[in-house]
Amino acid sequence: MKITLTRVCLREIRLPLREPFRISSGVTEHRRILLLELRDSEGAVAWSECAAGEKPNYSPETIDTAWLAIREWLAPRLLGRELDDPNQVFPLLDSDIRGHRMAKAALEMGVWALFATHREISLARLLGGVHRSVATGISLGIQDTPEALVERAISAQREGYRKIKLKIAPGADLQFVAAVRQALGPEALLMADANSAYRLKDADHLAQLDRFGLMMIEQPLAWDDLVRHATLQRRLATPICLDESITSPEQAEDMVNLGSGKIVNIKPGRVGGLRQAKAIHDVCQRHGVPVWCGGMLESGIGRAYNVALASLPNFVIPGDLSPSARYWERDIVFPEWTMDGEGMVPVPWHEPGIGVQVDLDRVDDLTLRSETLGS
Ligand code: OSB
Ligand code: MG
Repeated sequence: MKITLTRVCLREIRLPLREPFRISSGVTEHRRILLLELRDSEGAVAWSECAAGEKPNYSPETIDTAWLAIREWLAPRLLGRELDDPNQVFPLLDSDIRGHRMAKAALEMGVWALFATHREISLARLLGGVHRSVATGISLGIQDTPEALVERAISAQREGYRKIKLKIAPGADLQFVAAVRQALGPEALLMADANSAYRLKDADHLAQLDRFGLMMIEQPLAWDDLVRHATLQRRLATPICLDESITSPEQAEDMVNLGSGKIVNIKPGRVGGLRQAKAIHDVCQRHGVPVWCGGMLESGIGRAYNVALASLPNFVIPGDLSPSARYWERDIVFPEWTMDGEGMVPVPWHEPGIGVQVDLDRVDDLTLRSETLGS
């Protein structure tokens, strides 16, 4: 089966979060989200989402750089070209175009969904998924006080989340983690994410987290570092999990060889799409490194791709795949994403494509700008 992409429509929507989400490098109160609507020569349509944020405080990309990259360099490579396998897309987009992985991913993932739609199977099955539901954790933003964080952690535990991740930063770390550990008890699956807020000179300070029995500490050092993380890992009992630093299967291999971390958070948006995400999954699986699927506060569209990816076998740690209601008053898909009382999110298995419908009226209402490429 072959697919020819004829049109890509870019849209920016604005979606307010239920509550501000603070990480060490900045705060988000409402999401500006870049959505793509891909159409092929048979008239099939797939929606995808770009993981980039409004500011370059997680990666160098933003929704504005992604818009430019897609319009100027990436979409022109795909429009009108016959494709017979979604695995062709990443190499096509990556050759002689450096970086812009989130922009590449938005297009690439949409093409995967088009193939799934044409083959009348779910994206999870097209990817080779095995899990019919995925275990889910929650990522709690930095709060003003340990008490405020404890309150949120307790409700999360009650709701059934299988892992609780605390965002940390210098000044909001030891006391906050201690308070949550104390409140939730020794068995609770807890971890911390620093989003690159520390330096190697903070190693002794970070080693004080060891006494809280965290599952892992995510990305303590610089967003593009592997070497210093390896030094830090040798000084910590807590496993390091890398997020920002792993942008390709080669980086994952380097992590293993250098000892920079023991766990990987895979986000398809960060790494250039589903082919790359699967390749990282495979490298980790070969080396006995467990992985989990992270999130970027996606709408229900981006979430569909994350959930499908998390159905692959080596996703053995609960992901940041919270249900729609954790983020939004109302999502832009139906059905909305839900989680049961055991912290499991069902993987759409029988519906062709991404498994959720886009609420077109709502997307129209939320649209701030749009642009159509192709015919
Ligand atoms: O580092 O994982 C991160 C959100 C925005 C930017 C970076 C990160 C996050 C999260 C949110 O932790 C996870 C989610 O989508 O629930
Ligand atoms: Mg992270």
